[in-house]
Amino acid sequence: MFTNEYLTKVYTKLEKQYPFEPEFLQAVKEVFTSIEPAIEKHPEYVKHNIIERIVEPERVIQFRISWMDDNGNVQVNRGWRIQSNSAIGPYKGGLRLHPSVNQSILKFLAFEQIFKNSLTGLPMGGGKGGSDFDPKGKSDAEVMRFCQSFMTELFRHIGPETDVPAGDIGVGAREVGYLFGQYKRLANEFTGVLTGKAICSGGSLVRKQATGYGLLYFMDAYLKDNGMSFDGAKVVISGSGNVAIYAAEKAMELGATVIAMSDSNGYVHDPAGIQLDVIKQLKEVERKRISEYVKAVPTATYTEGCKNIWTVPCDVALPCATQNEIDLASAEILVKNGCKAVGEGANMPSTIEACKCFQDNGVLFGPAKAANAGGVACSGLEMTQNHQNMAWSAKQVDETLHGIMNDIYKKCVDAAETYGKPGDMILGANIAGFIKVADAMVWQGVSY
Ligand code: NDP
Ligand code: 2IT
Repeated sequence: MFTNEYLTKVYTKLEKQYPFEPEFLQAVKEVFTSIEPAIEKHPEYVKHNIIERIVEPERVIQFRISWMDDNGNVQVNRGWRIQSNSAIGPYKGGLRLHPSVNQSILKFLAFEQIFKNSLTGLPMGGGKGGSDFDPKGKSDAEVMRFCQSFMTELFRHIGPETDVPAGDIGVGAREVGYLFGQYKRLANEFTGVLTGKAICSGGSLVRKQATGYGLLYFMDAYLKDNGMSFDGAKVVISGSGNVAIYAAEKAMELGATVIAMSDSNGYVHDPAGIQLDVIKQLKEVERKRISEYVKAVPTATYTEGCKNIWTVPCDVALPCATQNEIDLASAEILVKNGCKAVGEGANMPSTIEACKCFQDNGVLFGPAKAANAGGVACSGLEMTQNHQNMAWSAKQVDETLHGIMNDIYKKCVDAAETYGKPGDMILGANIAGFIKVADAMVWQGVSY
């Protein structure tokens, strides 16, 4: 399976233990495939059994969330917090509210978060959480009651020095506000226990934009290093949520034309360039479907089914919706249509086969752990500001974020070179993220 015997042994055991967690196994497999040279070079990781320890979350908390809907009916959902690894800092990572949420998805996200957070250079461990609650079609009051109930259980497990959640799919400023209000009430403390807070309550400027902007900073450095740029490029972006919108905004600022965006129902194609103010109004204000875009912009076309967005020819593809949204067939179409670069704004949006297809065909490939780390990096800056009782200017946050993304890019390039696979950014990101955590675990003894 892997050339390295130790990795094969751990993975085989994991497959037997968690056959019902395909996304988690996929994320582990991707990391194991690339860290082999690091394991060969560092026998101490084998001696301290770092790998078998790192794949097992330090804590998995699962709980019931009961809440009352607007009709007075009691609803029940399942909630989780996966505290994956605290070797380099308090657990840190978002909360996802989506009907598809289950333990496998949250474990894959929490596992990847370990390495992503390490790459930022900031002191943050890995975690993730969420619920199978579907915010779509719910009233603000229902979302509030759900969030309050969710936090009533979660609050005993988190804290500004313990575990600091934030947003992810289905969790934006509205949800973070309700969660923060309930935490404050229960703990009787105003602390930076969540990031992604509103600016009026200790949030950081630029956090809303940070994942999308960060993705573009990373890809901009990558393209330029290879004699290309966003200027004049045609860009296709999946999703139309937080990450997608601000990826589109920065892409346009850098001179690109964003020609297609999507939601889970379908995609819009606007060869003249997507009008982002229309998307923002539809998605951030009215919470409507992207199909409505063509009412405001009749020259654009709407196609039902989100997967076919990858058939739109482009220079750069930025998957910013969800896991496994690009399979091998979609990757092959992108390659055939001349796509030169792919930057992952979402977490694990490309299947293992799709990643291989991009790399085999010389497509510049920015893997999620590195390319979308700008969101959590800015969360780290929000934590810093909260600890300082300070609020930085937008310029200071944005410049620091830009510096961090350039740094992550360099770390990936350097690690790929040092470990014998120059240009392999998947290997570079995984090894560079892994080494710091593994060293910390060795240094701290058998604590977890
Ligand atoms: P949002 O909830 O703001 O937006 C999600 C977007 O993706 C929506 O357009 C949604 O469409 C679409 N989408 C969600 N699920 C699916 C699905 N199963 N199939 C097709 N489309 C889907 O979330 P974010 O923008 O915050 O997150 C997007 C991705 O980026 C996720 O993978 C997340 O983990 C990752 N990420 C987010 C960060 C952040 O700071 N927010 C940081 C780093 C990564 P619809 O409205 O129809 O559901
Ligand atoms: O996947 C991610 O990195 C996020 N959802 C952001 C996490 C955070 O703590 O800001």
